[in-house]
Amino acid sequence: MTLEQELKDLHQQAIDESRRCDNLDRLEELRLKYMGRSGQITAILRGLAQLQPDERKVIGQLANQVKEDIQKILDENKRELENLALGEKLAQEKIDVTIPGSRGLIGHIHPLTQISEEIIAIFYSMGFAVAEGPEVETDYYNFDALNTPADHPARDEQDTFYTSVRPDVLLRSQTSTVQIRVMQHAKPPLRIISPGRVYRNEEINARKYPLFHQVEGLLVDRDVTMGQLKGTLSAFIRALFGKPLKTRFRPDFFPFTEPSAELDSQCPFCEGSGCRTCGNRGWLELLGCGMVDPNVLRGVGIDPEEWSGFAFGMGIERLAMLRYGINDIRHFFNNDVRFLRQF
Ligand code: 2NM
Repeated sequence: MTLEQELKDLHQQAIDESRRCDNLDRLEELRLKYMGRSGQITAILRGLAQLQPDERKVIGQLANQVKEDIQKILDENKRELENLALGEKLAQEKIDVTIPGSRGLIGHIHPLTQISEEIIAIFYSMGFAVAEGPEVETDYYNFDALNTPADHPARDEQDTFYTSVRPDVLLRSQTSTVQIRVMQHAKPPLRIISPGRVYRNEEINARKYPLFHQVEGLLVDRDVTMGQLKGTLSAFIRALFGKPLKTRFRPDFFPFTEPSAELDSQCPFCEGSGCRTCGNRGWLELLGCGMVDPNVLRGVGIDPEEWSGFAFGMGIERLAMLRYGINDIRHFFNNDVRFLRQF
């Protein structure tokens, strides 16, 4: 076979192979097969030097034409394959901006925290500052400073959680401990509320849980009266329930206040006519309160002849249960989202 024929055959063969080639790697192999350093066209071009000048000219021209043409065909094919691959990639990675978005899970404030913050905001608007303190306390702050006698049943292990740290170290059963701490260091007049967790050693049932939350309040000033206490708490209840409600004091007893009282409000649901929430009584027991016992003031170095005060304490779970009609305190602590989502 003549060199000329050989070149024409190679040309046709390259065209056919390129036409059949449908992937880029294989195409590169083809390029090397014909035009690479040890390619077939390259070999012919290299052999030109051995030819007669006449033949060299003819074959040289032809070989260069064939080389150019194969290169052109391979380039075209490469562009086509690259376009095809790009098209596929674009189709695959296409972002459908019309698909509805997926809503992220958004949390919210726990109902107990919500109502605590509301209570705090109401007292804050009346000039009370928030005070916080430790949940692990000593019996001095939890009992002695609060005028609680040594034989008081609340000191019993059945009612209070003691720790193994020291016989006098316990979990606070009320946040009045914080008020004692504030009174030890701050000079009257004082207006503070102390929200927080408290602990009582009780059997769990629908109304009781060994951990719950309280907000206690304290005001110390000159010539404080029980009328001011009632007015302050009535304003609080009006703000909490969003409407004016009658309030009444019922006598009670706490070691740290004298006199002591339970504050009732007219039931906000039936406004006194009787309903399920108030057990047909028309009144709700909302909180405990009283005039700070002079012994408590004396114990923290405040002269009860010069200063007097009122104090009050409320259970947050109980208020939240009343407000939202929740019938079991355990809902607050189970934290089932089907419950939490409702608030
Ligand atoms: C209550 C009821 C009545 C109270 C008393 C004091 C303090 F520290 F001033 F003595 N803080 N909180 C108090 C009074 C708490 O809770 C039912």
